[in-house]
Amino acid sequence: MARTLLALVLLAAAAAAHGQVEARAAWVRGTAPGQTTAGAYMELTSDRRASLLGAESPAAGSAEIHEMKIEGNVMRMRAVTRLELPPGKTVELKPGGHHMMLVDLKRSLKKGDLVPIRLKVELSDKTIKTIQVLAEVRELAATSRP
Ligand SMILES: [Cu+2]
Repeated sequence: MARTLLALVLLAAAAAAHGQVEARAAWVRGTAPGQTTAGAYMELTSDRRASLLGAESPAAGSAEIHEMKIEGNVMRMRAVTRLELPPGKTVELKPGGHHMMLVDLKRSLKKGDLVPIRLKVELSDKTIKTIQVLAEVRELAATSRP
């Protein structure tokens, strides 16, 4: 409970510090034993044209932005180098759609853990902003927001 509260306070502070780009409702799927990747999901809103260029997390070797594409009749994920954030529109990273992938996890992720993720966002004037997000781990079978 205290950790959840701390996360909310940190998220609020991050939003206030940056203003123009906000990340909300971030969560990461818990891992099964031996699993080394995990999907990360959140809502991103920018008040100006911006692009998500990538992310990193101390919990993972790297983080990728993935899109889902149907090839033949198989749904596959593919890494993309940027994700556009249209002004005033909420872009949802969610299961089955664009999402973030934490790769080479350094430890297993259990329900209730908090995973820091640092987002790299390019604003329309080409300046780079980093946005710190704390994502809460949900159970392996979680499908979307609670
Ligand atoms: Cu993926």
